[in-house]
Amino acid sequence: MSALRAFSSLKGAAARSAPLRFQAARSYASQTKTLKERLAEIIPEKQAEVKEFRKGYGNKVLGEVTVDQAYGGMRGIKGLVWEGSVLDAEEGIRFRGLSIPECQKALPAAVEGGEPLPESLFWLLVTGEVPTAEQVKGLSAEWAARAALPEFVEELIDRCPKSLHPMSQFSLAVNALQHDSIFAKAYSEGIHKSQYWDPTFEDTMNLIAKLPNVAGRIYRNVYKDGKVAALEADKDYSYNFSKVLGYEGNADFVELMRLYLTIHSDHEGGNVSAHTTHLVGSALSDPYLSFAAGLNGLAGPLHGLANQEVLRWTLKLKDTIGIDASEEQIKKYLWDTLNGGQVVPGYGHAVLRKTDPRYTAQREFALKHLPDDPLFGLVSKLYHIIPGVLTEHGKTKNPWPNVDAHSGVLLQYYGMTEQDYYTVLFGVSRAIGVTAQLITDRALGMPLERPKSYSTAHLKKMFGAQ
Ligand code: HAX
Repeated sequence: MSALRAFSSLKGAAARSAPLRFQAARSYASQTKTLKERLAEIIPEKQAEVKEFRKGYGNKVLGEVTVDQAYGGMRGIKGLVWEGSVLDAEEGIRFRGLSIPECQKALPAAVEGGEPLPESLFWLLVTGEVPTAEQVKGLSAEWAARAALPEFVEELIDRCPKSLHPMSQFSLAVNALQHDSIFAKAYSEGIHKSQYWDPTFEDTMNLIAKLPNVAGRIYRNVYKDGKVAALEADKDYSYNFSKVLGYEGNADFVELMRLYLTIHSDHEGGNVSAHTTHLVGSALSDPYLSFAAGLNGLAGPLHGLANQEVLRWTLKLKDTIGIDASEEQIKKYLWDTLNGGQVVPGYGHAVLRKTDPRYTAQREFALKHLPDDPLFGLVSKLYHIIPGVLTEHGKTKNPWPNVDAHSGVLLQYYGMTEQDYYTVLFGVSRAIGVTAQLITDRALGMPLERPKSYSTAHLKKMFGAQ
């Protein structure tokens, strides 16, 4: 039963009882398994499902490709399989069939009525099942137990100049963690293809577990005193991440991290960080090398780095025309940005054609926790003005805000004002989605990715163009 079908049959009842009721629809045995035990049961079923589907439908046509699409960043070409999530242009993301509000109701949380635990989203992405609170607790404990960094990786991070962008430090450290890849070792020792998913799973668990220590160490080195607090074995991932950053004393910040790490994790397969991780993984590069490559893509300003650009742009606007600027002043500022040949960061999307539900989830968090923050007031005002200006500008296909338009204002409210760091937070979350798919890729024996390319001369010849 898909998570969506299971969840949509739950009507009305108190939100937090949803996962328990969903669990009641599954066997008791499956509710007591660890993630790896459950995967070992699910993978043969999934392999059989895909084999059967391909036998019957393998030669069906998904779509055609135009010359413009080949030049236009392959926008809209249907050529990837991604199990964790599907993005609808109008509705936004669904994780294994569940929308963000549905995840907020169905997934186990740390506090009553609070934000979902990203551990539970990882479980959902990998298995398609909503875990029990106990299973999530077990996963939190496993990640805390696997979190220590090799000494040389700590030293490597410590030796980075503070002027090296945090995303470059992050990518460097993840590449260095490859030293202990279980997949790479198993491959060199001749592991059978059918077993690839097992060391991929182990690498993935170790990688995700170590990210708070990597990301926290970078933050403490670059912006604070270089001291990194120890994780607590019985706390959840977001609490521990907040702790290494130095924000665990603020329960609302910890809740924000739970929301943030959940909603930034996965956005189907075609975005740059997801596609890159999947592509590099298809060469059987291990999860560390694959994810590090994805991080390098996330560090681009048209992708994840947009979150740093948004706050920078917004603060510059505030400094230039004031936080109480009139609609006319804001419009003029926007036109200056556009006429200067720059994009308005945080707006537009390659697939979405409506306000990103990840933006809405963060806006709702702000309405609950910081309704009177002046910068949130400005961000809200921009939300009412920018889409109209972008529509009048007439270029972007989607004038609505994306995920990055809102994250910075929440972080700065809790004192995390270091904009250059924001994409690192995105990266920690993104690991959850893209490595979940890597496990599936190896379980399904996904082959080396190798699309066909042509030169302009060849294309012209194909169509008889002069
Ligand atoms: N401001 C100004 N112009 C914009 C724009 C924006 N926010 N969004 C799109 N456009 C322009 C494009 O640059 C493009 O112009 P050219 O024809 O001159 O090249 C034109 O409108 C058509 O673009 P599109 O088809 O609507 O959008 P794309 O699929 O090509 O690009 C982007 C999608 C997200 C890259 C784009 O909307 C953009 O640059 N937005 C601002 C940066 C941003 O917020 N990025 C984060 C996106 C979400 C994400 O991945 N987060 O990690």
